Amino acid sequence: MSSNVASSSSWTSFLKSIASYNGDLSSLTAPPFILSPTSLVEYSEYWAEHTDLLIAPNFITTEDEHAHDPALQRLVAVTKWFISTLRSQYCSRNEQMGSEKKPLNPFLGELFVGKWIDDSKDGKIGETVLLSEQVSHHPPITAYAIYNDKNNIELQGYNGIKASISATTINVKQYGHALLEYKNLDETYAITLPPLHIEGLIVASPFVELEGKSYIQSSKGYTAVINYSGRGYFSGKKNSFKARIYKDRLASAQKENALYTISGQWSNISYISSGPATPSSKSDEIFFDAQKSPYQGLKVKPIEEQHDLESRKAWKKVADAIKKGDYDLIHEEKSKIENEQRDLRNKEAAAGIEWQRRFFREVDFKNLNDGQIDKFISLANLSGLSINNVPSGTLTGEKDDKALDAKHWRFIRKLWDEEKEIKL
Ligand code: CLR
Repeated sequence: MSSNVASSSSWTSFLKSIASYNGDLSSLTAPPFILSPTSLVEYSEYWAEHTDLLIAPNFITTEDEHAHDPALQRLVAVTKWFISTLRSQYCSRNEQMGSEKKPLNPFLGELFVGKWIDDSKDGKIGETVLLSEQVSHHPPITAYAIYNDKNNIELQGYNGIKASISATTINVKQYGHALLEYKNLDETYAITLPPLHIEGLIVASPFVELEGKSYIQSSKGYTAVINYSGRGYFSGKKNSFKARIYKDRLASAQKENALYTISGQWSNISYISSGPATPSSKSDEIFFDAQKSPYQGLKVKPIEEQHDLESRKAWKKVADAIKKGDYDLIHEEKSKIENEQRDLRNKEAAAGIEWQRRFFREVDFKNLNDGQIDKFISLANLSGLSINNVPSGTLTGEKDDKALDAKHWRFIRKLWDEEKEIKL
């Protein structure tokens, strides 16, 4: 962004509004050039823009040439798919629109659905479906399910954020997790979401950097710990990470126990070596090259065929106003949606009813119904993760492990199978 934008009065007053931040990012009135015409409910798409990598573990069923357990090789493959999602998740606004942007704040019940067509030569992938739904407005929470029936794979999850402001950055903790199931293999993975912060605010050119850790826990015991850092840390490069893969949680207490070490940039090239990498054992085996692995966009039906609850149809007028940079029109069209929502909530309150979520239900891990199980609970036991509603990746007993509840969102496939109005 050019310096005249950074010194413009609209940006300085935006920075001031950040300074007096009240905990709700969506309430910040940002200048039009920093607004994205895309709703946050669409961000679930980033999980599966490499469907080939998502299904790859399904085909790893025999020992490799070093007689490694296929379940270990599958965790390495799941880690590769996970790393492949990060560039889309955290860099795509910068790459496509020039900087990070403030997304539209989804309304309760907002939907985003679509599918990825099999683009492989051998037809091994099959169709992959995305269902994304805004299941809470205050605080904002998006839930999603991504499934591939041909390969019997289901990825589901939900996410919310809590932000705080420090001097020149916005710090964001993510809530929620993802659960990835390879049903043919009877194997499940729990995936936690890393904290992040937003840099570049002073120069009006915001971008995301990841920090802290995320975990990938396999139901077969193997576990991956991924550490993130930015410019000026151990590698000195932006978007850096180091992932270590261990036999199990116990082994993960000591870095020397790593079975594989992967390091590099998640938005660029990373390398893999076996064992705990030492400074002298630098590997040149490429693990993943984000710049050379084109992502496949989701296929979404045209707005004319969409339901009123579908994101692009609902926000069309706001999005057009943002593209025109017309501040008054943005405000006018946004207010219409907000007022409609307020009326709806009032009507529901008067009738004593609550908005029905379409494809997801809230599950209380501390209060399960008879016979109800949730795979995340046993994976959390294996990895030491808290089952509370706390920042993603918090371990039991850690400082952040203090929550009022243990409620999490779950996909109910039956609700989608019986759906009559929403079409892919
Ligand atoms: C949403 C869940 C996705 C990953 C992801 C990527 C970018 C994050 C976004 C999440 C939440 C909203 C977010 C965004 C980056 C900037 C934006 C934190 C976690 C905030 C609301 C915008 C602040 C305004 C600045 C651009 C000035 O899987």
